[in-house]
Amino acid sequence: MTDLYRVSSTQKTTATLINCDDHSKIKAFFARKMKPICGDVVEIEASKSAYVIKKIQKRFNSFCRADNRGRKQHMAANVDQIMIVMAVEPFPTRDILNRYLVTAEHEDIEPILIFNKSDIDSKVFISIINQYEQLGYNVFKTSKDEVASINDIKPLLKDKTTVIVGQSGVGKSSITRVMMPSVVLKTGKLSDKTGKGAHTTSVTQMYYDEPLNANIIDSPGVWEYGLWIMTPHEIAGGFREFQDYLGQCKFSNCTHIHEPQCAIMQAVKDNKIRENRYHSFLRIVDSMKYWA
Ligand SMILES: Nc1nc2c(ncn2[C@@H]2O[C@H](COP(=O)(O)OP(=O)(O)OP(=O)(O)O)[C@@H](O)[C@H]2O)c(=O)[nH]1
Ligand SMILES: [Mg+2]
Ligand SMILES: [Zn+2]
Repeated sequence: MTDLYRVSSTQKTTATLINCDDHSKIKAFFARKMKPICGDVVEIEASKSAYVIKKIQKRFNSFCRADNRGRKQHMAANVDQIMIVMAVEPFPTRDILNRYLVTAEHEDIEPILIFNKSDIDSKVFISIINQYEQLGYNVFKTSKDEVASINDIKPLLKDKTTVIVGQSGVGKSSITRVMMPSVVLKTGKLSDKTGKGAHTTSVTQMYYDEPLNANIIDSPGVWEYGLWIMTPHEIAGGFREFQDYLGQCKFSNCTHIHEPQCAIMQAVKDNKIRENRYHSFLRIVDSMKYWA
C-alpha cells in the first residue's frame, strides 16, 4: 500500500505534503492540469530523484468562493469545520457571516463563529451572538490576549480539520497561534490609513498540530467573501431556520421572494424567522444579478 499524504500548500508545480501517518513533510511535483488544493488527500510516486503526485483522492467536500466570473473556486478540501472569524475592527461587512454560512451548510461543513477583539469593545456583538446561539451555532467571543477565551475553542478542534476564514486583519493567525503554539504563523498590523488588514497571510496553508491531533488551514483574509452562482433554492438551504418551512410553500418552485402563500414569508410574519435574516437572504439572492 502506498503512503497517503495531505496537501499543506501548493506552489506552481510543486506541493508541500504532510504524511497522514507520521506527519513528516515532503515536496512533490504535480502536472499543471491536476490542480491539487490545500487539504487534498493524494497518492504519490517516487521517481529517480523526486516525488510526484499521481492521484488526488475524491474530495468529500470543499470550502469554495466565487472567482472573478462567479464560478465556484475550490480553496480547501476535506474540511470538517469552518471557523468564521469576525472582529470589532475591521467590522464585518453586511451579510458576510450569512454568506459564509450558506457555503458551510451547502458543503456540509460545521461552522464555528468567533467574534474577536472583545478587548476593544465587549458589547457591540451581544445581540448578534445571542441570535446565532439561538439558531444553534457554536459561538465564541475572544481576545487574543485573553488566552482562556481562545482555549475554550480548542476541544472542538481535536482530531478534526478546520479551515479558518474571515476578513483580513480580524485575527485569524493570532488566534491560531494561541490555540496551536507549535505552529509558526505570521501576523500583521491593520493599515493606519484604511483600518483594513494588510493581507499578512498570503497563501492558504494547512498545519498539523500534534497536541490536538488536528489540522488547521489558515487562509488569507479577504475584504469581501463572494458566493458563486447559486439559485434562490440553494441560498435558502444555507439558512438553518428556513429548513422547517421549505416544501410547505404553495408552489414547489417558490423562490420565497414574491410568491403568494409562501411558507417562509409567513414564518417571517409570524416572527418565527427573524426579519434581518430574511432580508439578508433577499440581498444575497439579489446579489447574484452581479454575475449575470
Ligand atoms: N486588540 C486586539 N487586536 C488583535 C486581536 N487579535 C488580533 N489582533 C491584531 O490584529 C492584527 C491582525 O491580526 P492577524 O492575526 O494578522 O489577522 P489575520 O486575520 O490573520 O489577517 P490576514 O492574514 O491579513 O488575513 C494584528 O495587529 C494583531 O495583533 C485581539 O483580540 N485584540
Ligand atoms: Mg493571517
Ligand atoms: Zn416560499
